Amino acid sequence: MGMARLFSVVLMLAAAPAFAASVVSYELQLGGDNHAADVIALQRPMYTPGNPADGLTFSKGVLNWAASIAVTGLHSQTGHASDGKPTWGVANFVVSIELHQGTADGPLVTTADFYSSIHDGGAVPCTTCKGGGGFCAGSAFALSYKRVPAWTGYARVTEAASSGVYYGPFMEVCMWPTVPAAAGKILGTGAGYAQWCRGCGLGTTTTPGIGIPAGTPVPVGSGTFGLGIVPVIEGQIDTSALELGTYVLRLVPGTGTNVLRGDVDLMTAPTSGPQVQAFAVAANEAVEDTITFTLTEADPCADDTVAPAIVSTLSRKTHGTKGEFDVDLTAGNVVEGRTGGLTKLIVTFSEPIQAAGGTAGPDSVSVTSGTVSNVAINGDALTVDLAGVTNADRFIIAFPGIQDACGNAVTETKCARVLFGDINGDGKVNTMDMTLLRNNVGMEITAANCRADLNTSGTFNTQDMTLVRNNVGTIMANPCP
Ligand SMILES: [Ca+2]
Ligand SMILES: [Ca+2]
Ligand SMILES: [Ca+2]
Repeated sequence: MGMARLFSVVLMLAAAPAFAASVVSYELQLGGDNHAADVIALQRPMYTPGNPADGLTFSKGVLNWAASIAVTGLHSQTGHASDGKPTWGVANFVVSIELHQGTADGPLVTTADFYSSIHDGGAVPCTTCKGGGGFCAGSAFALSYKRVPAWTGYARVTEAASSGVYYGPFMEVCMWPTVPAAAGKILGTGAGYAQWCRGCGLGTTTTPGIGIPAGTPVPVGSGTFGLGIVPVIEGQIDTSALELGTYVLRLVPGTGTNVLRGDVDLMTAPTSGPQVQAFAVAANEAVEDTITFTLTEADPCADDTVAPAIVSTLSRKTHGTKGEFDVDLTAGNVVEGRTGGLTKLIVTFSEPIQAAGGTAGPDSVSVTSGTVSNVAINGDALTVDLAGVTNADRFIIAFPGIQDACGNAVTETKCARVLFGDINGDGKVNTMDMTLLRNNVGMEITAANCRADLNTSGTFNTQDMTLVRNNVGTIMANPCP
């Protein structure tokens, strides 16, 4: 839209130049990723682009915004030495970022929290910054660019090209506000050259300004060209406190946007005196951009990629009229020695569970022996009824059809051992088990001694003793992995 408007202006003005005057324009995008953690770790990842389209939907939470910058046209200034000459990119830019409700002219949103996951901090220690640390520069945005398509990293506009590594144009940055940003907007922020320093360039040359498409003819005195490929300014908005609905993010250019003069040869120009400072001229036009989006309820599963973990496993049996008693299988290699082996398991997970497909059934789990007759879910607990589990062997149950509310399937398995008659759980049936049982004859059954009631009658007597004696010599085949 900026260019179309420009051409109509050119046609109407008698004194207009016979070329397109310089325009600095921006394109906002939403939903990108600055890979803040990697940037803070100095890994230099590329900014993953967002989408410049209007009308996209985002759920409440962190909204990544970014804007690329582009310079087109020739400088137009009648009577000036640079009139009709190319621009070498943006020498400095000043913008405000505003969030409005409904339309671009709607109410300014005062409950939006602008911040930078890379740059926040100002005077406070990095570790307490909202973004978790990094280059504490006290701004609610960060600046970056990509130098050439073939270059694998991306840099900060503040970095010096003379480092020979990151090739930044070495702009100075005026950042306002410090954290937290003023409600609803980032005002009058930007970056620019305080001086276009030849000594700051690639060795002896000068790095051009930003916003120039790759492949642009190389200006006199500069090295490889092309600094307009990825967003130059990016940040985050915490939208958690906002009402649902439609919003418009506006990037409003401020006054003072300059372009680098294409008529100045900094390689041969004086290194001191007025010429050195006359490297920039006011851009003929700076065009605002807007992007409209809709805010919806936060997705409770946006951050949940963690499968439910097994917290505890119990083997439950009913002992006559004395009620239910559990053998706790939570620790590894625990033996169930009572009659029938494993017949009812209660597995508790770290979070509420549900069945994939909605209804839990025998297919929700898989077992290495026996058959599953019923599977029931109650909150974070899963009850599995089974029969026919192989004696004197390990038993493993998996939960392929059990997941959390966000669809993360259980990946853990549970192993227990089954050995009828093994009261002390050492994987062997022998006289030690007989001694343990004899010590409990006549005692009341409790959770502590329930393993000795082998036939689950509710009492300890000669029937249990016979069962042990008949199994003396049985040994567990396989331990749990
Ligand atoms: Ca989870
Ligand atoms: Ca034993
Ligand atoms: Ca008994």
